[in-house]
Amino acid sequence: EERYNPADVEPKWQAFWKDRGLFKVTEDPSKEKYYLLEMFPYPSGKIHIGHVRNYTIGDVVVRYKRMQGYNVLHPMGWDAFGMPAENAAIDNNTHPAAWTYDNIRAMRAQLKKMGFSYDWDREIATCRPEYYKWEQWLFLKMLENGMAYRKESFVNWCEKCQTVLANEQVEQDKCWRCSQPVHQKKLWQWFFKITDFAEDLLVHCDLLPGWPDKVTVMQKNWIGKSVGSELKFQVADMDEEIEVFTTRPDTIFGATFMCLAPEHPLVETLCQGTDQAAAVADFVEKVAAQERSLEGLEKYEKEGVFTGRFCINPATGEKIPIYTANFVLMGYGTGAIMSVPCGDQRDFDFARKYHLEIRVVVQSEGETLDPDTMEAAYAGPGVMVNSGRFDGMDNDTAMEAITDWLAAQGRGKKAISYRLRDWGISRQRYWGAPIPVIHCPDCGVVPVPETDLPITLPEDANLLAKGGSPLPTLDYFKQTICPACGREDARRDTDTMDTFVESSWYYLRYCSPRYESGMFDPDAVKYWAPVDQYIGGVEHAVLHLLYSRYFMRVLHHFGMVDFKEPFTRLLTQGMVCKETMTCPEHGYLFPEQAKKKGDDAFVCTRCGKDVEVGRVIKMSKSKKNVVDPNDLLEKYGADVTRLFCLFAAPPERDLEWSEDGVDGSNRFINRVWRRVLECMEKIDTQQVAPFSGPAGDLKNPAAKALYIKTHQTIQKVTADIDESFHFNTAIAAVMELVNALYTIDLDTSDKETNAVVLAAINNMVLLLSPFVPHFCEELFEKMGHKGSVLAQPWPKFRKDSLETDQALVVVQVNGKLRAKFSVAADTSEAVIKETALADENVVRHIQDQPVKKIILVNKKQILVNIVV
Ligand code: ANZ
Ligand code: ZN
Repeated sequence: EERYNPADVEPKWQAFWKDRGLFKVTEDPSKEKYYLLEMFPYPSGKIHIGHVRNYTIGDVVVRYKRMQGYNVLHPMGWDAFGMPAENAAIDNNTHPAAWTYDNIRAMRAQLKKMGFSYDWDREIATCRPEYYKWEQWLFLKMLENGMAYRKESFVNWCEKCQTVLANEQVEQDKCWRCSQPVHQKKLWQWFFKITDFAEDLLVHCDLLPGWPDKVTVMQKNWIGKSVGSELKFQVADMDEEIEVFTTRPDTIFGATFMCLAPEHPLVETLCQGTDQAAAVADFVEKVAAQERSLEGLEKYEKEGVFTGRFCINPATGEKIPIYTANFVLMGYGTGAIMSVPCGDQRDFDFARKYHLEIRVVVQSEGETLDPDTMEAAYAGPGVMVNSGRFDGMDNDTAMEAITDWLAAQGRGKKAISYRLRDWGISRQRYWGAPIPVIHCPDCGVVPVPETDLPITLPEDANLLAKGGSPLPTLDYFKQTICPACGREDARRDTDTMDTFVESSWYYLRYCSPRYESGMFDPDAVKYWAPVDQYIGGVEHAVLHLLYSRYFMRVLHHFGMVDFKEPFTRLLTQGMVCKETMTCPEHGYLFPEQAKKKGDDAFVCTRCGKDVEVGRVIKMSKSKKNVVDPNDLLEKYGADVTRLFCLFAAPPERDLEWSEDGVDGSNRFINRVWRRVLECMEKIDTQQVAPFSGPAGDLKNPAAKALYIKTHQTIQKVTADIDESFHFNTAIAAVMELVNALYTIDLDTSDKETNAVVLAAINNMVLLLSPFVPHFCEELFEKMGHKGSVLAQPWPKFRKDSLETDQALVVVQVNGKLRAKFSVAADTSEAVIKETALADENVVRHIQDQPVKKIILVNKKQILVNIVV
């Protein structure tokens, strides 16, 4: 065949791999294991280009490691629960289960067409009862051990739809379906006590050398450890105390008011009976509609109301007013702060707004701040003033001293606060794993007996048009008998678990996916886990990756695994980007809706108007700057698509999609194809075997040079894959080898050259096989080999054959020595001849006589014989 034909070749090898079960693995103690995993996809319906890139990267490493002799686990499955299935079901009048399973079928077929080397026997879908049964089991175990608990907390609530909304269903504080304002409603919900492991999770961030720094930094910030003090303020004329968390106990003499989060349990008590009660109630309600998170805070103006009460500053003994303010979060510290306007900007703004006292207590050495004229808080280091016995101290020393002083009076202690919150896992959603508890009017919350697991999600429920979960409306699901007392009017919990619960342990399930006596077979996990290399998007830097680390700590605590870190190495691949195209008439255009006009310009295929080519940004459906993997498969096949993804950028960087680049990959593939076939035509493989000795044994300099190039390429490709996953430079190295193969003279009966060419193409095909596997299998077969490249060991380079040495060139004109120079031994004959003819002395001896013949003799040195 003239050209590589993916439509024939790729299905052929996919069938070959499948029929021989080449990607199936079992635990084999005689081999070193390697577990590579890409983050599993949500079955949205179609593989997108980001998936293709992610899985191609993984597949290269897997195929490489296999050839290196590792026993490689490379599974694939589906993160199958979640809200899009519910939305699609409402919109298309189907069922989430049907939608999900259809999508899985379609996407599985696409992945198979890409030639990814998965052990499909290990496929899992998290929406299967066999899977979530074990998650329910773990929930019960955590509940029994105090690691799961219930508390009242806020959810987004749409009054009109009478339903809870996930954060994604709240669009600018409004319900996504009916556009009514969303409220915060308090519901009883389940939590996992991830905060128990806050310190351990934090400390180990520094013990993950295989993770990108940016990810561990994000995790550390997310955990957010603050060292400070907890101080107690007595409420005036009331038997209540308020505890605050502060990182600046040194500023306590400047605490001129106090602020409580609107959700703080004392707020209502405090204002009761004061004339502020109504104002406070209004304010609390107003804040209830706001987004109550650190990020959310930035959206709202800082404001508050007086509660009508005062408390006593324990340092000054003065009465200070208590406010409730929207910038204080209930979920952080104690939900109450001592406000120090001179030292904290928010407090400063608040004090100015509500005309509260500002008292300077820390100022820089030699400076005097005037509270009436200062324009901003001073947060820097300095000297203590207006602070009684602590005046004159530097404020750093005062932190310690003041905390000790208050501690001696029983009014304070050192404290650590984490930003990390316990993980709320209850979702008032349908398409998720049911939470296995029963509520009994007499016994309260009763765990489902283990023998009743799984609590199966009814897969035939009709979804409610407004988007709420149908579970609470299904009596046959909800009504049950109390396992503790036998009452017949008990009811099941109708909430489901956050889908992040499924993804926190799926990688262990792959080790023994059909195991029926537990979450996983301990022996299988002992052999395979932890994951050696995990690959996925950086958007999961905190939630998924942190929850997974947490889950392993839970299992470790139960003695179920002997490690705490699930992913030894992590690669976060960059995004796939493309320029946007905008037509003045039709808005954003898909690439195929713009036609090339000239070199860089485009026109709209519908209206012919000039298209504006926008910035190169992440591919997204909304901007239409996307390419469909199906189109690529159709036009180029899997291997060209894979090659482009790998060649266009190193994995951790963003990749700019370019049609020209894909064409370039296609040309390269065919260039390799042609040359290998030419070589095979010319070389009689019955007569010659690939050369494998040291380069020094080779006499022909051109052959020697090609041989050295081959070994340099092996070295380079191996290092690039192994050390840095820089496949782009690995491929570039192979391209150079291909160039070298094109310059070698094949019309020679020189056995030595032929043996070297054979060695070069053999190795080249093996080196390329992780990147473009179908293509290489086909070439390998055409080269007369039996079986798969996968069964071949990864090429090894000879240390003694990496150096190009110098060769001495001796030039004779009509038999007389006229020049001597040295060249790299791999210099081509053409270049040597040219250099000889250009030599000054040679030129003088030829003068203007025509050159009849140039003979190049290759012995220990290169002899150029020019006859004129
Ligand atoms: C008094 C003070 C004086 C503060 C000063 C700061 C500067 P990090 O470092 O982020 O932990 N704070 C405490 N709990 C809060 C809550 N629930 N919502 C909003 N703010 C809260 O910040 C700790 C500081 O943030 C604490 O120290 C407290 O304000 C505030 F010159 O107390 B500080
Ligand atoms: Zn009961």
